[in-house]
Amino acid sequence: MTAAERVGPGLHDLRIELPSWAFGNSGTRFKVFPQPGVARNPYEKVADAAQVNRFTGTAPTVALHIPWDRVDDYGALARHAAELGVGIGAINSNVFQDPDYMLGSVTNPSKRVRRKAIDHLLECVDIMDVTGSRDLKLWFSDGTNYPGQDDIATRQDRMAEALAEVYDRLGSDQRFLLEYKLFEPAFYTMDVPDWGTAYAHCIGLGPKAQVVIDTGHHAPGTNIEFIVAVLLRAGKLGGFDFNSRFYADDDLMVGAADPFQIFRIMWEVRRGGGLDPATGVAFMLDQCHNIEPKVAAQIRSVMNVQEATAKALLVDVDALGKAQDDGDVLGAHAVFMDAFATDVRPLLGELRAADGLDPDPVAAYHRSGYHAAVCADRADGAQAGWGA
Ligand code: LRH
Ligand code: MN
Repeated sequence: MTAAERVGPGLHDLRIELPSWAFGNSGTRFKVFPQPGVARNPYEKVADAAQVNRFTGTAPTVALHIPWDRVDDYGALARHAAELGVGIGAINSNVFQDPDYMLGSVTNPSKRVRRKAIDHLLECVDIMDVTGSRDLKLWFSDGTNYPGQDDIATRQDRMAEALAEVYDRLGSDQRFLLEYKLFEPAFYTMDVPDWGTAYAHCIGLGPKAQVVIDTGHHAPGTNIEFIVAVLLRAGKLGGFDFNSRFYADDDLMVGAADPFQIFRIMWEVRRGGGLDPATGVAFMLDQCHNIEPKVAAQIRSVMNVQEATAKALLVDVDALGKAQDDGDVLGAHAVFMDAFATDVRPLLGELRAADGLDPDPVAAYHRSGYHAAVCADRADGAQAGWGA
């Protein structure tokens, strides 16, 4: 079998969902640096996302974040996306910016605040009904900063109660993806801090409740691919928020900080059947391009996932299995590293050309003049951001 035959089919099935918020301004607590040509509204964010799909052919959906992407007519926004050849993907709730949520949203001691938060989550499902989205992505900034501040088990009860109400509201072809995060913005407890807590909440509800792995949400040194293997095996891996980091939730381009990690992750995805679209694993990017041009960065990120996936598809499964069964430690590792060490960029260029795409999507994007055009078109008006 040629490399193209081993890699082609799997790459053709690969679909990477883009985050609308990557096309708005973002930053750190120190500074949010505006950039020329940044989108000013959800329509322009979708237009930018469509450029990534235009040059990669692999990013057909864009996830929305509510209220950052609130519009009067979500049907019109979905039609706008369709006209540009993309679709609306996951709907992300936001119960982490309203002043009422200082002590938590669905886990807040106040029943009024908990009700308000749940109503927002239910509003997001209403939006999914209009956009035709399958996934509701739930991330909670809920937690505490000091021991004794609140009762850990009681907050888990409140979380479970909220998730159950949302679960019951979901349609038969809808699901929620529960995202966990070790710390930030809370620094003593997060109410969904790790995969185990997310998994426990999801198995308590049913098949429409799945876990999403944000690659930036773990303690340093965490073996994320182990979590991938376990959740896939349990049928509870709903998807990924891909990004990379050197220290914390840096939200850098996937594969930029650690190309070997995304390769190991995509190998476990392949091994666990997660590349089969029927498995329902959502491959989403969740990144912030604080200092780099946003559309080009998203194109580069999609290419990084394609490269990691191609290398994973090049792992000689038979040779690996034999070496593993023989207890041939170095042999097995060598088979694995051979795939990682393979330069797949020429092959990916050929496969893109075979699909009528430019072998170098980033260069093609720069030649398109899109960036200069939007810099001119969007010279006035407020640029989109997190509103934090
Ligand atoms: C939280 C998170 C979550 C999103 C937000 C933009 O850190 O990863 O997925 O809601 O970033
Ligand atoms: Mn995330």
